[in-house]
Amino acid sequence: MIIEIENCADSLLEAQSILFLCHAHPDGDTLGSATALAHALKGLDKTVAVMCDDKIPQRFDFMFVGIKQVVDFEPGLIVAVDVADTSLLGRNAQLKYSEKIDLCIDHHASNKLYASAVWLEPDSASAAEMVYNLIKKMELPISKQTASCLFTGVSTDTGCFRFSNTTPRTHRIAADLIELGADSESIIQTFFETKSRAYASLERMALDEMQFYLGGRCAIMPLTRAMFGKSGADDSDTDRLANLPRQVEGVLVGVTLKEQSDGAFKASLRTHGDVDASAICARLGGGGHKGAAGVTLNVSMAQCISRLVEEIEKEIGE
Ligand SMILES: [Mn+2]
Repeated sequence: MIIEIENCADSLLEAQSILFLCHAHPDGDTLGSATALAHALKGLDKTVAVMCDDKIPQRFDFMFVGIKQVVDFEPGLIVAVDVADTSLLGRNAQLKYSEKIDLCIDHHASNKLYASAVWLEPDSASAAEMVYNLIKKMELPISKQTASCLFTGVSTDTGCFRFSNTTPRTHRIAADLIELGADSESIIQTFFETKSRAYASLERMALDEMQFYLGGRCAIMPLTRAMFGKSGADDSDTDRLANLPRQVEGVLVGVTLKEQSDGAFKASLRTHGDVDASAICARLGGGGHKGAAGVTLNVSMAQCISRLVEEIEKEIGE
């Protein structure tokens, strides 16, 4: 059932104990949105926890100060935040909770509507924008820490306010969050200006292997297990790499192809202008947003590239 923000607020306010679920391979939006709700509702003496199937990278630690990550209670309400499909929850959480999700708060147009109730805003640049409005709707205070959680979601899902999903509302919410005490400077420093030596090394190798197709309108950059091994980088901080191929002049569709531990390849697409990344990925079995989408293909890298280029050509023409 599709619901509106008012129904969503009522469900959260009525529940006594709430479990928030994030997607695996967590990002600033899923973690920032879930922890912000947990902080806000904890103030009403509710029992809350935030769960993610994957290890949470250290740069997100500030969000979890005061938040339980162990589910040692029977949750009265199970809420998925920024999760388009139960398969994205990760294996353990999927097995345990996929049939039991009461509420889903999401901004992916590709949402599979798996929860009993779904509040969906595909025009929202981040789930964090929705959660900001939701906390206001519930008339709950937003602490500095909560503001920082939300600012992280708002800024990371828009590539620091650069992607085409960024709207005047995005900037207004960001401004409100800064007024509320969000540590915008340090968040931007951490998430956009800092890279580990291992990450810098991986980035260099990946750029070296980037190839161009369709007269330079498509760039594909492989990220192989060998590159991860050699650089010492781990999967957790590679999201930003997905933006690099599209930065090259003339490229309309930038793709990173990340080799998975089982040999499959996860393609992340970033597009410019009117090119619909989610339409390209949907035809191959994936999904996402217009400007950023993904799909996992269980074929060799060469086959992966030829199938992607074929679908991309259909989208952008010859
Ligand atoms: Mn998101």
